[in-house]
Amino acid sequence: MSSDITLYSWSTPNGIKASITLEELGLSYKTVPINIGTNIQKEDWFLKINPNGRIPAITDGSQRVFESGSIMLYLADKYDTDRKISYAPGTSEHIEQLSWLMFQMGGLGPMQGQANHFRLYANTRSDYGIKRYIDETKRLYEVLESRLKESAYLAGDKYTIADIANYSWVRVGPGALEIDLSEFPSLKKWSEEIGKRAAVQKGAHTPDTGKSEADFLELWANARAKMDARTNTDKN
Ligand SMILES: N[C@@H](CCC(=O)N[C@@H](CS)C(=O)NCC(=O)O)C(=O)O
Repeated sequence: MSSDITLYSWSTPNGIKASITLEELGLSYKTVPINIGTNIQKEDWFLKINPNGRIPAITDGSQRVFESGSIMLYLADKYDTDRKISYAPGTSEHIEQLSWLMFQMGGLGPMQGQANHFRLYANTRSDYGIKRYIDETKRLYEVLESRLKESAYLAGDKYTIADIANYSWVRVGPGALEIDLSEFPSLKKWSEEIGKRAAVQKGAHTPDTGKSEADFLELWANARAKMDARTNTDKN
């Protein structure tokens, strides 16, 4: 379907929620790569699109949309008229979809993001921070596991934007944080199945940063080794 959508993004867990949704809906869109390592996202022109200075954001004609969750809801509302990846408002599944989307936006994303920060990127080593956020991430994976034991997908028997949002973070848990997904068998199966979808494979590499999965695994392993070599700086 043709559209006037421009995606401003980088292929990070939050960024790919938008690109996978666009791909799943078969929408044509322009991509403006925002390499967050170079801080373009803090420039004035970009703050007019996302005042929060983060990716992803989209414009659709003169409409700006920021925050990955609201981008997904916007795209589903406006373009998913066939209900390919969303449930219709007014249904109980629609409320489930909203609940699991918000679970990701308010829980899994921020907590796993902090786990990544303390485990990989902080310029000081805090074993307290590492444990606190990895434990919380695993607790949230257990919540997903319980749900997926009873339901094929998070909102019901259909794959929706709620699955896309949570999948985008779960996919990097093993590689970045050494979380063993076999401890969460239903989550593992769900994640592997979602990972096979063509739209997911395309969206997960949009924009193309030139880095492969193997490059990321190496990058994360090096970052962990560097952190492990430091002395813990927690004060008692
Ligand atoms: N709640 C926001 C979070 C966005 C976010 O944290 N994006 C990260 C990439 S995953 C980012 O832009 N980081 C660069 C920065 O903080 O300057 C959303 O879901 O859109």
